Amino acid sequence: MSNVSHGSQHIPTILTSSELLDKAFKRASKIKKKGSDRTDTARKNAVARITTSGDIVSGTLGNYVKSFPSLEKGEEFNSELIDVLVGIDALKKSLGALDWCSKKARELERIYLGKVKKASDVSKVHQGRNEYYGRLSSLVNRIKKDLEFVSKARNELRNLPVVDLALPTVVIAGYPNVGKSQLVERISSAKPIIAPYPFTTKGIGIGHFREGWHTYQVVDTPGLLDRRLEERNRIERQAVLALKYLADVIVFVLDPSETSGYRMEDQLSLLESVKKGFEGLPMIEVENKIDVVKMDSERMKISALSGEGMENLIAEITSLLRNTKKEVERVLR
Ligand SMILES: Nc1nc2c(ncn2[C@@H]2O[C@H](COP(=O)(O)OP(=O)(O)OP(=O)(O)O)[C@@H](O)[C@H]2O)c(=O)[nH]1
Ligand SMILES: [Mg+2]
Repeated sequence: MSNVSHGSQHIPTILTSSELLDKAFKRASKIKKKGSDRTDTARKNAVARITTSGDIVSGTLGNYVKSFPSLEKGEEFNSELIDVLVGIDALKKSLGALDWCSKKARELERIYLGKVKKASDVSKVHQGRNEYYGRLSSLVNRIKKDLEFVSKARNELRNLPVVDLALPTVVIAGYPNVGKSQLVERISSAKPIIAPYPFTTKGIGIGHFREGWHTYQVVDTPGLLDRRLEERNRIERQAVLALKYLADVIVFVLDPSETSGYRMEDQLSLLESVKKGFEGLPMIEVENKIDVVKMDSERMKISALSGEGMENLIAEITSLLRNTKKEVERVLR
């Protein structure tokens, strides 16, 4: 079974409701006990099987609930990111359902152990055990959707970017397909996925680069369209969170060649709203893809593909990062 690490937490693989029941009943069916007579044998078997299957269901679910990190909503990068990716309220609700089911299974176990212990003949023992199996099944089936949701959440948490909040950080932003990931690959150790269709980057990517004895963090973000925050989807919202919480410097990438499929007019409109939204943060405006089109403008010009202009850009980024508060604190420490 694979485990997911999130900080110090390990979230185990989440079984579906039928996998969980299969596991519980299979384990129970392997038990073979012998008693003093037929009734006693039946009773001993039933007791052991009810205990085993109940413990597996209750214990497994309880373990799932305990393994999740504490999910408090807050004004910080990780909790907002988890909220965008999985929805903290929905996850809490589903974990609550698992917890409820775990306790109910324990309760059923207790009730039916009492029943079979008191059963006077073999058929009453079997009746009790079968009734218990049926009720345990319907109990676990009631949380089918919650298990599916928790499993999806677990996979999202597994892919959370590992961010160092103390490192001076440059966030690369812009429209989809303008070459942000290509640029991140040029600058850093990160190996982002670059594909010739929009919205390739679906989450935040983290890379690092060094200059002298300084280490800097570079953040690749999913493309943003020029629209209001309320209209942004969960992929775009991650880019907004990276800008809000991680950026010491923003590199805003423009694609004047429009081979990205987006008009400059729209890209510039997004640039204006990012400028307004993140006033006070140093921003470098870059025109990419100069191997295709070179505009007459004051902006920095690069080709992330050929590498042209990259040295100047990196020098500009590092000179701004070197003056961030984080970096000053680091030097003074
Ligand atoms: N000609 C040319 N193509 C480039 C350049 N930079 C990137 N591309 C191409 O543009 C396409 C998109 O590049 P990406 O780096 O994936 O773009 P992105 O901005 O990360 O896109 P999203 O992740 O979808 O937002 C790819 O086909 C790249 O090869 C460049 O400088 N010149
Ligand atoms: Mg990308």
